[in-house]
Amino acid sequence: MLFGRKRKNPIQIADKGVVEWKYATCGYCSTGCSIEVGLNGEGRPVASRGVADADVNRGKLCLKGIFEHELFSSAGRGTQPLMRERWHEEWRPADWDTALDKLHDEIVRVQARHGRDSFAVISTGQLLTEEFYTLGKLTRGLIGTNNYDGNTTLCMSSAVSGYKRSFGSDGPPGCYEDFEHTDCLIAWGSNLPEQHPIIYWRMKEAQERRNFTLIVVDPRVTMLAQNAHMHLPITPGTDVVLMNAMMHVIFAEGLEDKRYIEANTDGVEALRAEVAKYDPVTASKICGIDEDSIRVVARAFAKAPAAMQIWTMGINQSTHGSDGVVGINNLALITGNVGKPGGTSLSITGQCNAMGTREWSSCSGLPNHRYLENARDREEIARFWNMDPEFFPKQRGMFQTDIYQAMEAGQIKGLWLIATNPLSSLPNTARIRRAMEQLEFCCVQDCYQDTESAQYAHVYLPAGTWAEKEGVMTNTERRINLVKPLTPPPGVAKPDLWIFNRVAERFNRDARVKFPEKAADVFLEMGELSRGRLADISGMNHDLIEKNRGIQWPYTAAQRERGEAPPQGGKRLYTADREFRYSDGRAKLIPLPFIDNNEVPDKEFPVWLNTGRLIEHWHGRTKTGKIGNNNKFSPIPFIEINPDLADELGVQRGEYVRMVSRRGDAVAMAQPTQRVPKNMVFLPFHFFDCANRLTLGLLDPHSRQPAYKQSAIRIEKIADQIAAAKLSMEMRRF
Ligand SMILES: Nc1nc2c(c(=O)[nH]1)N[C@H]1C(S)=C(S)[C@@H](COP(=O)(O)OP(=O)(O)OC[C@H]3O[C@@H](n4cnc5c(=O)[nH]c(N)nc54)[C@H](O)[C@@H]3O)O[C@H]1N2
Ligand SMILES: Nc1nc2c(c(=O)[nH]1)N[C@H]1C(S)=C(S)[C@@H](COP(=O)(O)OP(=O)(O)OC[C@H]3O[C@@H](n4cnc5c(=O)[nH]c(N)nc54)[C@H](O)[C@@H]3O)O[C@H]1N2
Ligand code: SF4
Ligand SMILES: [Mo]
Repeated sequence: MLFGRKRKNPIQIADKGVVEWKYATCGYCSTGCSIEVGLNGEGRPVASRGVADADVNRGKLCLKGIFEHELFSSAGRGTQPLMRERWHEEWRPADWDTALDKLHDEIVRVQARHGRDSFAVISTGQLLTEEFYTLGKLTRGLIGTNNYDGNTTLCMSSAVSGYKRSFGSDGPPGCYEDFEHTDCLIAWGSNLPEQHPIIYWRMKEAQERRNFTLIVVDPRVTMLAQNAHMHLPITPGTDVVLMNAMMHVIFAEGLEDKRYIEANTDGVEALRAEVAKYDPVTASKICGIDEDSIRVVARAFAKAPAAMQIWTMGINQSTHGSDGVVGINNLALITGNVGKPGGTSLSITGQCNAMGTREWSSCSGLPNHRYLENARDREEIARFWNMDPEFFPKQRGMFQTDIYQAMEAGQIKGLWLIATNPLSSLPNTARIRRAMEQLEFCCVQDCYQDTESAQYAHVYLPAGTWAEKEGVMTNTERRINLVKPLTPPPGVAKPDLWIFNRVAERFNRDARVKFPEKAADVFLEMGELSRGRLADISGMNHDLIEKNRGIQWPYTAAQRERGEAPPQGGKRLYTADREFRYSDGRAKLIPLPFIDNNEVPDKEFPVWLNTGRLIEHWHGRTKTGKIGNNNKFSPIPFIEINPDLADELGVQRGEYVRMVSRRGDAVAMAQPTQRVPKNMVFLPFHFFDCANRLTLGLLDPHSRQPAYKQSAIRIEKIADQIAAAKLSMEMRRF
């Protein structure tokens, strides 16, 4: 008789009839996995698989990548430009010329009537880099508004600001391979297994081989925390206090790297004086981590031959976001852990091309980390673009979050939104609605026409997405990888690059400024502008990038001419002494006094509201809400709530509850779990008219990033569960 496996049918993988596999890079998160999409005999995308010889993912994909080919035919895609006179009227179909003329004419009209900066352009971290560069050239070089920014202010601007303050430039210094060399890893506010599953897999493999110390700082018991040697459930918004206390211990016990500090940094005395105030006993009262744990972690970190830190939104999305990043860099610098294998301070990026926008979009300045504030940079770019340097403003304009406040105040009257959905993603939805209602004109350019922000649009431009287009993206470890069109956009929708070029023509009748039509040519132009700079990509081109499954910057023309293979490009930055980007080559150690300025729970609103993500969904769910194999795992809004709190409120598993903050209220289903402490709930922000009706989103003073992770709410039991269930189904949207 046969038992066990032999009696079972072998697993059958459905034959999708793939006749050809085509190369792309995943368009969801910043891990940057190489994908192959399978086309059937009719040329239709029917399957996705990981690319085995790609260094990033080595054949693996996560739940989102595996079903990414289903995006192309998903519901709600925009197939045709739409127009209307007033935003609450019915849409009328329009042809491209009419819609683009309208966008051009409204930009000109609003600027003539209210001033150059009264028209804002808001972009994203989800376009291709050539598109970012082209939009930057159009906005800075031709339209000339200074209120041009991206959703990266919601996401990476604290990391950018912190890197600039510490090292003199943006640019994460490490790479995934560092996991294979490190002896100690601290993860600050990062839920790696859910949000960057393949980076997590790289980390976990390395950890299983060498069992390096893993320390997780997160108020929730995330999956990463469950895998850690030590989990520090920090009081929300107080990471800087813990960092200061760790530095206190390191200096007090003489564990700092004196040679490195002397050779590479300024400011150690002021830092020492500030952290002297944060003895572990005092600090423990503020940050909620006991004094012994603070000492143990500080010693483990400082004594490790190579120690690295990663972080994500638990740090960036805070009123101390930029300071938190500087604190991480301080810790790295005083222990000599920058630019060496396994010793780094690596910001885990969010969106697939949030790095590309930082490098090339001109949102916060000019291309390739150049500054509007720097006359030489302005002149160099003006010469290259064939325009008058005086046309550029001499300092950057508003951040995205400030633009909305200016809209609310009536200072900004026109808006072009590209690949971002602020109505769903910005804090305090009621205020965003008020701001959008003030606009004289709004254009939404999105691959889906059913986004919430399109409610307020006068013109809708249907864009292609992901592998309907050609261009590159930069991932967390500075790796530039390629996306190629493997299917055309639906209907008459067009790639974003095409749209920008057509808008540019309307502002550039004499063709004075050149706008290459093909992404590969735009890339070569960018390569020219990058020569000799930190992010030098002059050795790369699209073909070489595809052949190598991505190349890390810098990779210079000189390196290529010397015959150095691309993978030797740029694994790490700041590998030798005094290579930091301040003029003296030294990094800055910056003291970080802590001021408690968050909304904290009180009698009326006694519960912390922590918001974030789930593995199966992407942001506002324009994509994953329509893919069955993603949506089925969490089709409706829910909260993680501690069973003791649920008991106290008399709430059962699966019952709907009402959450109330000073801004508004929202309904979600209660899922009791020990992942959250009794005084906190975790609410995924993927559902519309839910999390961000409640959030306050105070802004970081340096980066202007909202504190999405720290608000105070109260929770109410709902008597009429049927009505609540109906409301909750409405929030499903799709
Ligand atoms: N599946 C999926 N993956 C994604 C995304 C997605 O939407 N879906 N989005 C991508 C993007 S754009 C981004 S930015 C990243 C975000 O990636 P992550 O930052 O890893 O994800 P979040 O869930 O926003 O928050 C991470 C953790 O911060 C913790 N946290 C909250 N407050 C604090 C605090 O005060 N201190 C500390 N130390 N931790 C705190 C939360 O409990 C949470 O576990 O994910 C990317 N990857
Ligand atoms: N409460 C709370 N709120 C948050 C966060 C949080 O943790 N908590 N996180 C914040 C963070 S880190 C981020 S990054 C933001 C994200 O905020 P958003 O940028 O608003 O998020 P998405 O839903 O990804 O919006 C991207 C839009 O671009 C469209 N799109 C996708 N690809 C293309 C393309 O190729 N071309 C064009 N034209 N359109 C395209 C999509 O359909 C979608 O409408 O949310 C922020 N909001
Ligand atoms: S880990 Fe990120 S890049 Fe890789 S398949 Fe998943 S979503 Fe795509
Ligand atoms: Mo993000």
